[in-house]
Amino acid sequence: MMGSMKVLLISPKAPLSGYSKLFLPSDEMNLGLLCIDASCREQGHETQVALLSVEEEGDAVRSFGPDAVGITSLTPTYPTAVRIAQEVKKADPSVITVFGGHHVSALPEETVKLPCADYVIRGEGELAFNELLDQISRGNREPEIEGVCYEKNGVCINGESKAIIEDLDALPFIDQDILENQRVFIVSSRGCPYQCDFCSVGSFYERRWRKRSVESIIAEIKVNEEKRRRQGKKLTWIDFRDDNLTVDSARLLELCDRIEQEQWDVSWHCQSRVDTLLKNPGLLDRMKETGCSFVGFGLESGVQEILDSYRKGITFEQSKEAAALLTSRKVLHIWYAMLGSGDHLDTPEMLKENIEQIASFPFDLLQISLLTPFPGTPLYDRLVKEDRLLHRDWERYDGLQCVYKPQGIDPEAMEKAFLWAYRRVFINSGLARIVHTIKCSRPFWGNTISPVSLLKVARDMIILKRDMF
Ligand code: B12
Ligand code: SF4
Repeated sequence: MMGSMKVLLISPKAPLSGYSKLFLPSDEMNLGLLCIDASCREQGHETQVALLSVEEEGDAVRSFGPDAVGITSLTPTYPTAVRIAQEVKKADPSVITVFGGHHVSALPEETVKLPCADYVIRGEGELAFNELLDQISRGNREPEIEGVCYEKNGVCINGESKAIIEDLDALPFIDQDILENQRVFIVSSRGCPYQCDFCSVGSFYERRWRKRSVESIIAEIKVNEEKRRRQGKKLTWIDFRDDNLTVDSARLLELCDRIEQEQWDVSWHCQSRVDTLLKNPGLLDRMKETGCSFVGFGLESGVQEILDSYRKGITFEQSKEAAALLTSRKVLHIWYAMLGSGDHLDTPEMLKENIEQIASFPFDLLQISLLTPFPGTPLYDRLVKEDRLLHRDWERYDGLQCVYKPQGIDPEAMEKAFLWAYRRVFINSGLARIVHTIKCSRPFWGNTISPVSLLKVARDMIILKRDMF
């Protein structure tokens, strides 16, 4: 029988740099950490989950007195995660520290070598973390567990293995009260069968897409709906956090049927891929009928050659077709686009072409970022090989700063083009677009967009030269 432990789980509150301040949700609690929390509690551990800054860390350790601390990290939050672990060890060197999340899964060696890091868990942490706590409570500090790595005599042990969970239905539901959010968050599948060059999802999950049953998804929504009802609140918004909810249209249609049967007066949203949405023409209608109010898509680029070099596997034309379909069905559509290609297509001409195509694209809402080589992606591996990373200042890998040497343009010019793109797409496109954007962004005001930061960015865009190219 395993001993019960006190476990503190930390989502780092990372300082925002540059234009990251435009988007508030970096202060959002990491959902994966709540999955670890639920699994730990199921095993009888006492847990506390916290969104903490470095300054707040020491107090949390002293007041809760954990046996183990688990810290999550994306690339831009990794430096804060490390500083937090250092504070943990300073407050109490006997506390076991365990790192998880996308960044350390890609680069476990650099983390296990740090004196403040006892273990790294690569991949999905629920089962591996519990197994690790079990082994530690039995006195085994060097366990052999899939996905768990640690340092021994300067070597990263088990650094190649990865924890991937087959049966997602077997995992406990997360405690959504911790999030204090109007939305109910559901991850109904994990992984992605594609392998776009810039994205770490394909490699993180080793391209294994796994789904939960419709029964399990409905049961999780029901638990949260009933909880809200007891609190005198109503379930109004379900946020599906899958990378692509439309991978399996038969499952989604079944899910729509069940949402309808439950008669929840609910609005829901998800992310999709244009090709998997267009494949089944009736799918969007069913989604809309059962409450789907907006869908996010990776537009990625307005230039087909760049889309091909990303190995995205879609066409710009398909995206236009999908946008028209969504508009005709009155479902709000949000697109994510990038500047930069990471190869010979990084020229001023291509940048201009990309920005012009994006500006002409019939989106409802659009977010532009700069191509960023996140560790674990094919893009990162290639740029490392070509010695074209400008630095490993991970905090600045936030999608808003140029962190690699483009082949045909200066990094500074690339960053300026980023700002110019926003101006060209949103301001120079005329009053109708501005009004449309403001109208469409209403559901997000004060939620994910900060008006103060928006004003600051607007000022920076306006003082840019009138025409950059
Ligand atoms: C929803 C989402 C968001 C949301 C909310 C994120 C959140 N708070 O949870 C928002 C919109 C806020 C967001 C913002 C960003 N995101 Co984001 N996001 C996602 C997305 C689509 C789903 C995340 C999710 O919920 N996954 C499901 C849960 C169950 O998985 P998980 O979080 O990975 O957790 C599991 C494991 O990682 C591990 N684990 C995680 N933490 C820990 C801790 C311990 C101790 C252990 C043992 C294990 C462990 O176990 C968990 C359970 O299995 C992912 C793609 C993806 N599929 O992961 C991108 C993704 C995580 N985002 C990414 C990026 C880049 C960003 C931004 C930088 C983008 C930007 N320019 O603004 C910001 C960063 C914000 C910040 N400062 O943290 C990248 C991260 C790449 C990287 N190496 O860092 C991803 C992978 C997308 C991609 N295409 O590459 N994101
Ligand atoms: S960008 Fe989307 S489709 Fe491509 S690998 Fe990532 S999650 Fe999958």
